[in-house]
Amino acid sequence: MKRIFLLSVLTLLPIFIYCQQADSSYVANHYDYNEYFIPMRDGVELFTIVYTPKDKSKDYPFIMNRTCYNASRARGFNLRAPSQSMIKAGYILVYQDVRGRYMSGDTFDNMRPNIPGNKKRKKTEIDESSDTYDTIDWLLANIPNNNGKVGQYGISYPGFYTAAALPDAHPALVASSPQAPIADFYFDDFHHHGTYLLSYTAAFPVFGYQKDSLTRDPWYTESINKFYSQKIPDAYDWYLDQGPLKNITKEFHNDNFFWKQIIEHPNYDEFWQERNILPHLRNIDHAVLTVGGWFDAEDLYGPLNIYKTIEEHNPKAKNSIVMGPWTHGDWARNNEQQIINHIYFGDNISKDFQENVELPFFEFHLKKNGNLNLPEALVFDTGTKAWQSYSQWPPAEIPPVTFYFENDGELLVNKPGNQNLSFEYLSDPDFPVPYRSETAGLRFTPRPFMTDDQRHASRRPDVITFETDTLNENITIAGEILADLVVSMTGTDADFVIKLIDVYPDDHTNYEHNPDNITMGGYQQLVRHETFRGRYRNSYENPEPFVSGEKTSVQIPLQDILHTFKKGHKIMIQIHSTWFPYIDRNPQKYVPNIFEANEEDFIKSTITIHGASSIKAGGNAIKERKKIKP
Ligand code: PG9
Repeated sequence: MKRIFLLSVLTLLPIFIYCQQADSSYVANHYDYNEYFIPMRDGVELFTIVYTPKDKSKDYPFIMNRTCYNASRARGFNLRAPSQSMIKAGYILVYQDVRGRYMSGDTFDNMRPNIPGNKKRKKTEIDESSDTYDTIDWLLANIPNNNGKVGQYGISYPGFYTAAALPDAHPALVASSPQAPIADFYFDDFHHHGTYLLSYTAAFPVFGYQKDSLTRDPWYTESINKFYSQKIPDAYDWYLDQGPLKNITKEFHNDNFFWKQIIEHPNYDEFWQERNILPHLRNIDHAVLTVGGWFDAEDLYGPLNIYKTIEEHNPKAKNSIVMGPWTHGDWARNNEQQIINHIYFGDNISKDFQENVELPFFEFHLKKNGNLNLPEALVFDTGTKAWQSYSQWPPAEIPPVTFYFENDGELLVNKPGNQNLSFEYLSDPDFPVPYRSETAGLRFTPRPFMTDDQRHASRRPDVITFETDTLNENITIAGEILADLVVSMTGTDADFVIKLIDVYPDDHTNYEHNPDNITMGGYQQLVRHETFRGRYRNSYENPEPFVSGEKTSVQIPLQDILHTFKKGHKIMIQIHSTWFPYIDRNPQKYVPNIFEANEEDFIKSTITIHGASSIKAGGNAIKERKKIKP
């Protein structure tokens, strides 16, 4: 039964504010403001805001941000990016609406495909690389007092535009910092290995309607308010009430071109493959500082794989990565205390990054100021809560571990269990495992859950839980994780949720920053998760049903971690097949396209995890994954 919600008007909260606002009087006293419409090679003009330092006694480099989130928000000396320290260091600050957005011409294309061979391109062929190239050419020729060097940065979708400028980059582009960059919408943001992230359902209006004129204001407010103007105290109930995803299409997105593309391309077909920037990250010869957050629920695949791809294919690039205890874009905020949900990681971590890593990176490469003592990998250990420096990522000096499953829920470390054992659970899509320990309303891209307590889940009969004995020494896991499962089921399709959890000792003290009711003794902190739609076990492009009752291999890659499980803690693995409303529900009866499934397609299924399963954690574990077609 679908409840009728009263629509009330709420101001549309800007969803994508990442950065702390700079002091506008400082900006007004030190910078001049100008706007330009810069012509691209095909004649389309891109709207570009340029702040030039008033002090004309020296030349300055450009620092550029290309965005789909409205460059005009940088008007009026109200600057949120790059950072207060960068703004005070003196740069020519550039903010541009990408093609098809706000004040720029043409139409928008999500993750616009890269066309290889920028310089050989015909006049009519354009992409984000050629638009950046043409913009840089124009800036160098038309903005006085520039020193001929260009840097770029961007967080999230703007991080994709930074990465998309790397292929066939302009020779003046000498420093790039893609931050939480999207690499591939099939593994970042909207999907995780074929599962669809329900929280993104409210975001489609932002990306699924073409504007019909140049505008400084959002044109999709009415559509997005259909979601955000509803009072939804509990997203779990609300999404369950919606029923199959086809009801979302009917109720909310029947005229949204991006939603249409998502539901018409449930598999990793050419539509998604051509929008993946990773295969194009070649011939890069300048400095690239990729930044990500270990608890980034939106774009974690992107930073890790952009760094690794550049490292593998671009020997001339000065390529480095910073991974901190951050959610999406946290490093650009100035939170004094870095707290994610119930877990505290330290003070001024973001401010230190801005002033002691990001600023020196650009100062060195764009102005030849100072020395740059940046390691190849500056990575935060989320268990010891301390930064580590490595000469490569993953680090060769930390050996991986392998987990095996033993009877009565015992998790064995580097010791195979009884291969003949099996562990089963009844997965019911009408009673899915909640993804939060607390009731949460409808919100765009959840963040707190990334370190949330898992005790509510380990009590459920449809969650298989394995845990080690109390550790008598620290165990550090650094790098990728590969779950190598052998499964069978009574249904013909299934999702698998794999969770790696840090179990606190029962006598662990409560944290003073937490609400009183959070008992930290025995807390089961999520460290890493992944969701995988089993139909894609052999190919993301060509899904396959399971044969009911037949033992089948399913390999599930989880994103990297750097986490020390401390002496006195335990390591826990949880496996289940629903996680709601984080991901959509798998009917568990194979249907060609789950976006078109009907109510009656949703069935209960008894799922079995067989004792031959194991999980390898650390190093380049994913490299051991059997080769699957895209
Ligand atoms: N990666 C984020 C996002 C992309 C697409 C939809 C919603 C969010 C971001 O750009 O913030």
